[in-house]
Amino acid sequence: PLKPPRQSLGEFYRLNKKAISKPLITHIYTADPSAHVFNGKIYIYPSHDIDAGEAFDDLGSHFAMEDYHVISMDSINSEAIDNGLALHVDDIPWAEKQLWAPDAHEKDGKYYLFFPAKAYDGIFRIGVAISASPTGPFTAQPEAIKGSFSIDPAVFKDDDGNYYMYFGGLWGGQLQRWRTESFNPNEPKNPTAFIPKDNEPALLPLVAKLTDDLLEFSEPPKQLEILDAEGNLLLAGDNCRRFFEASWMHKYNGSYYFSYSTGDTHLICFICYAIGDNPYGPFTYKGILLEPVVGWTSHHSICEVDKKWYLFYHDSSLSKGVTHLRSIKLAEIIYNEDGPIVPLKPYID
Ligand code: FUB
Repeated sequence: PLKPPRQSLGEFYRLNKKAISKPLITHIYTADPSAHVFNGKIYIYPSHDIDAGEAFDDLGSHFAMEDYHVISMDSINSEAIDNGLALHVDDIPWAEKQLWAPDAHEKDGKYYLFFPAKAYDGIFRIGVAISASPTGPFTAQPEAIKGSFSIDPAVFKDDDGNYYMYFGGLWGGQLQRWRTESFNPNEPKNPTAFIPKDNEPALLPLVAKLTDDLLEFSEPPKQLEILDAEGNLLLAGDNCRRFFEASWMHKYNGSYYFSYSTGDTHLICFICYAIGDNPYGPFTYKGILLEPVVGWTSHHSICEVDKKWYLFYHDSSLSKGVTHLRSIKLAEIIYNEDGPIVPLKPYID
């Protein structure tokens, strides 16, 4: 049986505030929205949250998602359409469970879905599936990307036509178990096992350029440095600013904006961003993009639609705070003239 959701006073308070935007769809739970415009239409690639009956734990076993649905919108104000089953875990030869946050991209008329899943050996890997349509159905490659690990792939196409994958996530996302060349096989007793001490540099997200066919890494993944204003790496104890999961990259006025979630608990679950001058960084921390939302996790994407910029994100308002039953939303974001983004407050009094 499921335990009731853990809810703090802060959570209760936010649940009693008014949300600034509504769930895009309400007949299924969705999360981790990666939004893109393909051929003038908006396509959102979310996780499809379900209640699979798994017990709650800090490694996210209750996030036991089994398939993906693609959501589409003709324009930013039009109805969001669920295009049905796009890929199921039973049709991914290497994956056993936990289809977590995906992303997608188009190249030469084909659509590529990038997704993390736990393989039969208990290790998260990242796979690719292909379709002739942005809404699928997608056919999975027989194996995961060679050399891939952890979760939350986000694929960015640069102006020169190169595609880069950003990825990684702590705790249930297993990034802390990859601190040496190979996976640490010791099952952690708690989610902070193997995480650096507070005064040591924080764990970093990874980036790898993709091969021309978008099916493999064309280079070993490199760490993406996130620095403070003095040029020092953010520390592991800097919980409100250091990387946790949910990578996203976008380019605005020639600068590269790397955004991510800091959240190991919902109270410090900010979506933050850091700016750099090339896809590999280093990136300098600039500030908060989205204040904490209702629910344990926060995960987003940023997409330009008709010359305006939007944050696609999720919260657990619809399920009244159940951490693994989330709903995707969107809100416009505003850039100040010299580049900083105005932080978004998801709830109003
Ligand atoms: O949806 C499962 C996991 O929760 C994602 O991979 C994380 O980013 C968090 O949103």
